[in-house]
Amino acid sequence: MSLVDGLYGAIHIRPKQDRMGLWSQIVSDYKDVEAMEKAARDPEYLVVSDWSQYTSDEYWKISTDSGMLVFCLDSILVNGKGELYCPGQKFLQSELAPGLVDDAFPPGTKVSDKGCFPAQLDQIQGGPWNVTKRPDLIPPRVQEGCVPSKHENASITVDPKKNNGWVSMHVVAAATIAQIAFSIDDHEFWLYEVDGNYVNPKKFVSMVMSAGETFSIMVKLDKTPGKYTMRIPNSGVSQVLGGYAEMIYAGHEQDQRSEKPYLSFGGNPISPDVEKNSYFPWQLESDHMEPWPPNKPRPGNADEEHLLAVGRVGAPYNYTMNTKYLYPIDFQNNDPLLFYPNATVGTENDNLVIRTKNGSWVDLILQVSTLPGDTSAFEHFMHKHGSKTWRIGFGTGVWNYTSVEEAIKERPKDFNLETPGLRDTWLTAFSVTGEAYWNVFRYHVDNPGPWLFHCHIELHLMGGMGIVIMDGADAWPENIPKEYQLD
Ligand SMILES: [Cu+2]
Repeated sequence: MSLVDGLYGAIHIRPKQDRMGLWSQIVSDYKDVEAMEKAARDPEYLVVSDWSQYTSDEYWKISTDSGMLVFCLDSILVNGKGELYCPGQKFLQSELAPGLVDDAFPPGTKVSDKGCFPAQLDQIQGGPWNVTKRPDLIPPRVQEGCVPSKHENASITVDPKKNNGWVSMHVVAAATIAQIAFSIDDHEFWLYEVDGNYVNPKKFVSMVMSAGETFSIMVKLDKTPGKYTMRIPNSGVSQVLGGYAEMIYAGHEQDQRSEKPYLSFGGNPISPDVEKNSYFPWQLESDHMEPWPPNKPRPGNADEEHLLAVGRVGAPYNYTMNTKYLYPIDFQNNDPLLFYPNATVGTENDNLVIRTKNGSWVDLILQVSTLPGDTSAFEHFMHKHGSKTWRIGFGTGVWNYTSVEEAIKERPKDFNLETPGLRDTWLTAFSVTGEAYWNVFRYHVDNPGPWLFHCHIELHLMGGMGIVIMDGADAWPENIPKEYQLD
């Protein structure tokens, strides 16, 4: 759980690819196409993180001591800058995502003066394991007791005279828990890259990113020159928590900040029109963002498939990728799988290892909300290292098919093999009422190595939500060159 301690940064890999075909989906004028290419080569960076006054070790201990999963943060930071806001309990209550309390929590549920939900709620801790219940072991100011702290927010200076007024921004969601909403007052944008892959650009006024994702956007600087507020709050499902930065047209540093929001303090769209023009990753049926250039998976059946029942198990803070097995953060530290690929064979630890054949097509089927007691499952941000996956299927209910091909035949509407998105990180459904859901992720094994597949909510990973996928294990070198061998 190192992100909350500040262990993150951005790496920009400049592409060799000719992107003219990408920009010409946004504009027709060749000058604009060229200007966008220039803007994309000289982007602005926004690394968005969430911050707690407690360190990661302290934070994790709060959950294990109190027996309750605690997820209450202090600030959203942009490029390491931010403030701690205390706008008052009444205001925070009014900023709750509409319907959230009605759907997910008992009537009358109140957030704290930090915008956090009461830790004691069974709906938050799940069951039947919510037995320790020691809220007295939660230190002061974790859940409530807001103390404001004034600082400065990140500011991005942009020049409308450059690149025909186009500016590109890379937004990195380097958060521990938060799911970040993003908007710039009065400026719409084109979302053109997701997780390092180009997508057919789409125009939005706000977007939501989950921890572990990177998005790139193209913005036209065609408004009255001035200082525009960027609203980058938590999207509100886990906490009402505001976050801000500003975009300044060069020479207007002294202007007043704009007050023309698309998003409220707590991340809610301010009108139905804004909602309609926003990108929400939890709209799982429609969230594809097609790859550009077109890139689709092999049709029909994959060569191998792995069914993983994921979710909470045994304690409010324990999560599994495989039915009941918990991934310890020091898994195989003494016998790393890279050097000892068979070290877990025949042991309990092998339940935390999947082996795939080099060159094969693999389906990972993730089932949520079927584990005993895990009936109202929170979203998970599923992140695979080593290769991206296409989400080819999403449906409700319990996965009960002998193969993916059979499921495709029986419920063709739940599958998309023509235009699925291709990403590092995918959301699983938020099962508010206990309904079960499944996802099917397909990928081609072309990058042999021991890769982690895990939930990017760091508290869930700390609680065991990881598994090793040994991709192309049959193609790993038998003889490790001497200089790379362990002593
Ligand atoms: Cu998770």
